Amino acid sequence: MAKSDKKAKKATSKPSKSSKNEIQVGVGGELHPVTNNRDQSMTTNQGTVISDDQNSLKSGSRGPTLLEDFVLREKITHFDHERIPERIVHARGSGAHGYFQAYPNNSSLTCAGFLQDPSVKTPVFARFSTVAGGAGSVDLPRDVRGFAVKFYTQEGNFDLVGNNIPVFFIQDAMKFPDLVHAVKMEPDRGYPQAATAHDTFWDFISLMPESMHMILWAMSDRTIPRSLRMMEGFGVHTFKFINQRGQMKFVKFHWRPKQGVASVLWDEAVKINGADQDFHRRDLHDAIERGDFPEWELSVQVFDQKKADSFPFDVLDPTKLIPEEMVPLQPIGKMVLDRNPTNFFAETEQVAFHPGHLVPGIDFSDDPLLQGRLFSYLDTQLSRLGGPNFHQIPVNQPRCPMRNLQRDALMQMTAPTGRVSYEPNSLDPDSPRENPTAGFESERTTQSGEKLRERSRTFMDHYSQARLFYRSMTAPEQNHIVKAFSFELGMVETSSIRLRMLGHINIVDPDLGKRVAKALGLEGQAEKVTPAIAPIDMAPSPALSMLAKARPTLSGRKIGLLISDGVQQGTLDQLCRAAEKEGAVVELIAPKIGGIKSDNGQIISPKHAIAAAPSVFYDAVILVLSEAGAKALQSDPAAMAFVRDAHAHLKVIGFVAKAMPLLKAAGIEAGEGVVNIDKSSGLSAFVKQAKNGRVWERA
Ligand code: HDE
Repeated sequence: MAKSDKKAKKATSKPSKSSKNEIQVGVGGELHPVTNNRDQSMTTNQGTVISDDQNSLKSGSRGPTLLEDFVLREKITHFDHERIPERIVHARGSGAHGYFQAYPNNSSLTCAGFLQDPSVKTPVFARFSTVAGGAGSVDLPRDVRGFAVKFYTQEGNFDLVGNNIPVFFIQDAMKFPDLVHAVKMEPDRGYPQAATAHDTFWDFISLMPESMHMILWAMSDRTIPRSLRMMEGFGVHTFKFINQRGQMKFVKFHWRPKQGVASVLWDEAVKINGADQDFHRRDLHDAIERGDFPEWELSVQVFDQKKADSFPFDVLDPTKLIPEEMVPLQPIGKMVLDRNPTNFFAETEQVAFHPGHLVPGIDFSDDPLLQGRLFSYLDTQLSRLGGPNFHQIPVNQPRCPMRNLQRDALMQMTAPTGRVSYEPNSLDPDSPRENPTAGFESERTTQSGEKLRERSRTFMDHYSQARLFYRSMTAPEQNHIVKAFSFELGMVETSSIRLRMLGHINIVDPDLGKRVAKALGLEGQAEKVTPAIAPIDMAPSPALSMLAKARPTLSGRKIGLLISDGVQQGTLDQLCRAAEKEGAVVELIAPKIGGIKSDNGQIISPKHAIAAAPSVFYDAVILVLSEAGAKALQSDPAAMAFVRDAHAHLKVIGFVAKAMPLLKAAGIEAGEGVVNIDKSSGLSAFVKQAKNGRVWERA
C-alpha cells in the first residue's frame, strides 16, 4: 500500500488532528487537504465548524443514517432549493458588468443625469438572452435575442430592456401569453425546445397578420448572431426624453456594436449547437477575460409629435420602425463591458430588469405593449426572486442613496432603525420625504377618451414594413430568408398552416412568396389572404441590411490554424503576428491534444484537437501543414469536415503549399477566397480577404 493510502485509511477511521494546519481526511483512498485553522474552516450556515464533510452521521459504520444529523440535513436542504424559477421567457442568458459614458451636449434632449457629464462612468450590467428556450438550452437557436442593460445611475437605476430586433411580434400586451405559449415546446409532447419550427408557432403567426414584419426579421440572419458582441440592440418602443425646461421629444433607442454586426449561416448554427452549446456565453466571457472589451454606441432617433404625425405608420405601434433615412441616429454615449460576473447565479440569474425602472428625464409613450410590460416585470420578480425585496440583492441594488418607508416582507436583508415607518409624521424630522423639485415626474399629458377594448386603425397596416425590410436586404440576405421560411414551414406538419403563411408572404412580396412556394414544392397553392389595409411601397432602407453596412475588420474575430508535425515554426509565428496585429484571436488546432513538434523541434501545444474544433468555431481558417501532416489528415474525418465546412460556409481559407493535398482530397481548388499564403504577398491577400468576411461569390 502506498504511503498516502495508508494515511487515508487511518484518517477515514478516525480523523487525526495534527499540530500543523493541514490534516488529511481520506475518502475512497483519495486525499483532501483540509485545515484546522478556524479562519478557513468550513462551517454550517449557523457558523458551527464542520468536522467531517465526507460522511453522514450513522449508527455504526454500516448502520442507518441518524435524523439528528443537522449538518447533512442543512446541506441537502440548501441543495434541494438551489434553483429558482427560471424566467418564463429569456431564460437562457449571459451577462457582464461594464460602464456607460455619455457624449457631450445631450442636455437639450434630456435632463437625465447620467447622460450629461462625459467624464462620469456610470456602472452597468448587461444581460443578453435567447427568448424561447429554457436556461439550459443551446446558444444558437433561430431566435430573437434580449438586450437588457441596467444603468446604476446617481438618480436611480434605469433599465433599457430591449431586443436585437427593432420591432416586436404583437401590438398589445393581451397577446403576449399566447405568443409565448405558441413558441414554447408544445404542451402535450414537451418539444421542440428553443425552436420556432413547429406547428403551434406558425399556426399562431399565420393567424396574426401584425406579426408579419417581425417574422421577416426572425427569418433573417439577425436571429443567428455570430456573437453577442456583434449584435445591435433596440429599445423597440417609442420613449420620451424630457429636458430641464420640461420640453418633450420622442426617442427610439439603438445600440450599435463597435465590433460590427455579424451572423452565422444556418448550417453553422446547427453544427455549433452540437459542438459547443455555450458558444455565445463562452465567446463573451473569453473576450472580456482577454481584455477585448465589447463596446456599443448608444444612439437615439429624436422626433416630435409633428414629425410623428407625418409618418405613414403609428409610432406607438411596436411592430413598426422608423427608417434611419427618415430620422437619423444621434449618438449619445457608449457602453463598454469590461468585467465578467463573479458568480453566474448571484448576478446573471438574479438580475431583475424592468422597463419601469426609470430616472428623471426619460418617460414612456402610450405604446400598448410597453404599457403591459410595466405590469409584468415587477410581477414576475415576485415569483422568481421570492418577494418584493429583490432590490436588496447586490446586482439589483441602486448605487445611489435609497431610502423610503417600505418595511419587512420576505428576505428582508436590512434592519431599518427608528420608530417611524409612515408619512406624514412629526416624530422623526429626518425620515424620508418626497421631493417635488428633484423627484421623478411624468410628462403632463391630457388623457381623455372612451373606455374601450379596441385596436387603433393606425395600427392596421401589417405588410408595408415587412416588405420594406425584405426589399432592403442584399441578395445573400434575401436568399437566407427564403431558406429559413422553407426550412421552418417544411417542419410544420399541418398543411393548412403552411398554405396560410404562403398567403401572407405573397402580400409581403410576391417574388418572395414564389420563391418560398417553389422551395416547398407548393407553387400556386397559397391561401388567399386579404390585408386589412393594402400595403404601400416604402423606399428601401439600406441601413436595415447587415451586409450593406458591414465594414472590413478582423477585430474580435477568430482564426483557426490547423497545424501538424513538422510545421515551419517561422511561418506559424509570422501568421500569429499578422492576425494579432488585426485584433484577431488565433487558435491552434492539431491532430491530437498532446501537441506537435515543429520543424525546429519545438513542442507546440494546441488549444484544441481537431475532433473538438470544427471550423464552424472560426471566422477564417489557415492550414499550416507539413507534407506528411497533410497526407495523414486525409484519412481523418474531422479534418476533412473541417476544410469542407470552411469552404461550404464561404470562409476564407489560407494554406501553405504543402497543405494543398488535403484541400484537393476535399475537392477544393485555390481561388475564390482559398489563398496560398506561401506566395509573395499571399499573407496580406489572406488578411485582406478575411477582413471582408464571407466569400459570397462562392455561394
Ligand atoms: Fe419581456 N419579459 N415582455 N419583452 N423581456 C421578460 O421578465 C413581457 C417584450 C425582454 O435579461 C420577463 O424578468 C411582456 C418586448 C427582455 O432578465 C417577463 C411583454 C421586449 C427580457 C416579460 C414583453 C422584451 C424580458 C421574464 C409584452 C423588447 C429579459 C423574466 C407586453 C423590447 C431580461 C423577467 C433579462 C423578460 C414580460 C415583451 C424584452 C415575463 C408581458 C417587446 C430582454 O416579465
